[in-house]
Amino acid sequence: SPIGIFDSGIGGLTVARAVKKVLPEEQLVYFGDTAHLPYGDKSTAAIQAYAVKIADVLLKANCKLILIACNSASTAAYELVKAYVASRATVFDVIEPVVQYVGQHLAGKRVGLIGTKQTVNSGVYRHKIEGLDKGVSFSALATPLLAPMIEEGFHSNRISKEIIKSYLDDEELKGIDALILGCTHYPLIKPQIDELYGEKVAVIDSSEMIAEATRAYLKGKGLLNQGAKGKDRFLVSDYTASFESTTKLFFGREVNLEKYPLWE
Ligand code: DGN
Repeated sequence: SPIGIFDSGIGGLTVARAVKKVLPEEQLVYFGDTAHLPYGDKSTAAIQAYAVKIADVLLKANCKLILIACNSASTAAYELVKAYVASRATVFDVIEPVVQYVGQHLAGKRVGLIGTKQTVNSGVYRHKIEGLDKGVSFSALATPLLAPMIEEGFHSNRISKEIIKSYLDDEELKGIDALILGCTHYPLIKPQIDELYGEKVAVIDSSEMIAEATRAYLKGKGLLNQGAKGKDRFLVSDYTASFESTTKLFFGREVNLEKYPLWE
């Protein structure tokens, strides 16, 4: 059975791509809630309602594992989706693997986070990282301009560099030892961020961590695909040609998007 991956839109394809890289034999069913993006500015209640509907779609597709590939949805709906799905599938989010990494490698350090307003204001990263009790000093900055900027293809030009720099220069992120990229879109600007920080700051890409956690879990449980691999599917709740072209940016190649409305 397939691995289900969902996001508010196309950005979660960075996670799908990372999963594909470590688990090429697995079938993926991706769901992008393009009718309701961006989640970053939505209420927690709205995101929860969408997330449960999407979980139903992925359960219907017989997914053995559901990855919430979106930070905004992870902060708003991880606990709820887990409770809702219960024993029917395992649910992972993008936050837990990062928190574990911080616990193992960054005790006593200063760790910053950038993400959408929903992700930062939810306080979920802060709560979990401070809950580790490892003396990590945590700070977070909402960087709402970055996701739409990247989606429009501005990830490595003069304008994007200036915007990234002005966010990273914020007082909130002063003196950090590591920065968590708390949004599906940010792996695309990691080279720019690495360049601005040089060796000073470790930049943490959560897509690689969730992919590794997925591999370890499936292997440990004996759930890796053994038979013929089914065809990957990419469902979207609303379709326009512009989503098709964005897939190349986030997934590395164009894919065939199938329209699958959440509500008729
Ligand atoms: N996928 C969202 C996230 O990771 O928070 C970013 C897209 C958005 O809602 N703006």
